[in-house]
Amino acid sequence: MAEIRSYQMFIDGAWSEAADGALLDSINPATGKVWCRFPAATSSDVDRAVEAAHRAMAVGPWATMTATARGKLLRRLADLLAERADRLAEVETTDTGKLIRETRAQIRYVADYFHYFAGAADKLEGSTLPIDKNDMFVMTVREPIGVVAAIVPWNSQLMLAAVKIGPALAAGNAVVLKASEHGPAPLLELAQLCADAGFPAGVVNVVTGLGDPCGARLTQHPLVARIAFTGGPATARHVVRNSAENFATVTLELGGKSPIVVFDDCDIESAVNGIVAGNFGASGQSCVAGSRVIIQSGVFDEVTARVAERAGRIRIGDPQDAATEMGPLATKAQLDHVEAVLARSLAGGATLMGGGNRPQGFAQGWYFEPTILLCPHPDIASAREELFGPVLSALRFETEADAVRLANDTAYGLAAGIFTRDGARSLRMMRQIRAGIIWINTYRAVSPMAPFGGYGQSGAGREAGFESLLDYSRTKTVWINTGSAPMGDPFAMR
Ligand code: TXE
Repeated sequence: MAEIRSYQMFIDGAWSEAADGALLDSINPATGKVWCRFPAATSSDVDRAVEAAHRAMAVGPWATMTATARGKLLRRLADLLAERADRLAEVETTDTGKLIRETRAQIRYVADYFHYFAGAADKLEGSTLPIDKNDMFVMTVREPIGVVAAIVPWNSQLMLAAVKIGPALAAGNAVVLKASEHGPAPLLELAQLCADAGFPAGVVNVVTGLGDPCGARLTQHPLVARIAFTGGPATARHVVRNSAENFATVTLELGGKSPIVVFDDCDIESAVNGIVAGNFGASGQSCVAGSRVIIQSGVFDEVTARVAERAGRIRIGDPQDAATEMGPLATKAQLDHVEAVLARSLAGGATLMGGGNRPQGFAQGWYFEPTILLCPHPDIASAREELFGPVLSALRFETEADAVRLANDTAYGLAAGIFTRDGARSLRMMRQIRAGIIWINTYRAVSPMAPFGGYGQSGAGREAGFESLLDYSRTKTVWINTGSAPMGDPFAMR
């Protein structure tokens, strides 16, 4: 039997158990067996991490480090990530079941995210204001906000951590990163890289544990000034309520029910690849999953048939095998959720065109077939609710106006795909669809330069891109009296 690995949390530059010694198990989704254990942080562990971060910002090398020097540390971290990407990929794949071919590529790209934020660190500028008073010189300076609580789920952990801690550190903040209880190992490995890169003690802390108490204490801690959260909408409501305690500013990235709109005049091959990428990539466990596929009547039969044919050829298997195209779902709860929504969708009138079962030959692990549902109307459960699994709901439309109506018929608004050869139409659609990210004739592309975030129930705020750095800093306005006369009447506003 394979040995069970033990992890500790990283607080104030040292490895640490939970105060009461409690541990949680992480299960390998491909085998259903425990592969590592990690601490279940108590409130006092969280307090220790937040206080360490607060201290690091007040005293010690981080407090006085130049932005250029911070950039150099981030660059070193990026290089270490790229060097150790294969080991990290193996850990993430074991922990979450995400394909090795995706984790290897993604972690190398995460290094590029840190390079981007490294370069941005010393580009944050204040300004001088053309003030409307002759005897005043007024300027703004940008300062770090304070302790940042970064909370991530189990999917794409390193990427989701990078878009939070990258800009936070570039702008001079200190961070307490909370890993998911369903797979924290990659972020604990990241903590080691931060130490190796030379970040001073307390600047990056990684805590592990349950949403309550660990996440709950973190989001209401009085010394936390900013919260960056990725997860589900129900948890996000707790986070926002908690932030009423400390008035932290909050960024929320909450997933979606994103449409892929396919017009009669599209390149069919391209649309089929976009649909497969948007639904079966990462076994559909992606916040940008394009799980409402809205297809114009003229190509509906051809597109759905070709997607079903490609889905039927998807190689399901061991996520550690580079040839595998779809691995297991990350948790048993995810699998149960997918099956429950599927059952309600079929009862509500959807027709199964492919998949719909646990695949044969996988007695262990939480595997599910790529599944295609034909939905007669948009109120079918699978067309409304986020499944976070490999299930696509196909809906038919006739006119461009119908397509817009269907695309916007959701409480979410993270992303949308548009497949058409008509450039003007793609721009008309882009303007009318309410979503934070629009992909035209492509799907699931990301970059450190490109802001990422949604509308409505998909959250608030943007991650990545230069504007995210502004969110991790704030403006201080400085007034200097340049007049030769002393300050006058104390009872009149100047
Ligand atoms: O997310 P949670 P889970 C969706 C997806 C999925 C569902 C639940 O539909 O099925 O959310 O997934 C921490 N205060 N997405 O359970 O619970 C928790 O410990 C502070 C969409 O993984 O939202 C974890 O670290 N923090 C999504 C993090 O919040 C709390 C990605 C996310 O957990 C907390 C993942 C609390 N009270 C799931 N309770 C996307 N946007 O990509 C929990 N947490």
